[in-house]
Amino acid sequence: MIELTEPGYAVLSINATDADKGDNARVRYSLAISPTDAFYISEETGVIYTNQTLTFNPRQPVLQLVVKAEDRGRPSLSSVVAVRIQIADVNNNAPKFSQDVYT
Ligand SMILES: [Ca+2]
Ligand SMILES: [Ca+2]
Repeated sequence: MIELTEPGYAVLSINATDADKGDNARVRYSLAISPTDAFYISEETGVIYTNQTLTFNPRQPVLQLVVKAEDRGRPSLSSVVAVRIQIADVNNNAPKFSQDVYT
């Protein structure tokens, strides 16, 4: 995704299937690990959205999340997957001089 995208952007969709039936196969998604609170995931659909405007950081152009899929069985079973979101730069900064005046 590109930086400065409006909040509410659907970044990508995660999907897990479960070979059981009924509640034992009903999958609920959550973010197990996120380096920022700028993302959230729909528990039902697995779609990851932004809730903030992200800016490009050259030291961290890729943000790695961990998504957990958990069924509703008792006891419930879960799996995790790594999700990497690459932030693309937009040209939104003009060059800056390091001094106001050079003599
Ligand atoms: Ca299951
Ligand atoms: Ca930029």
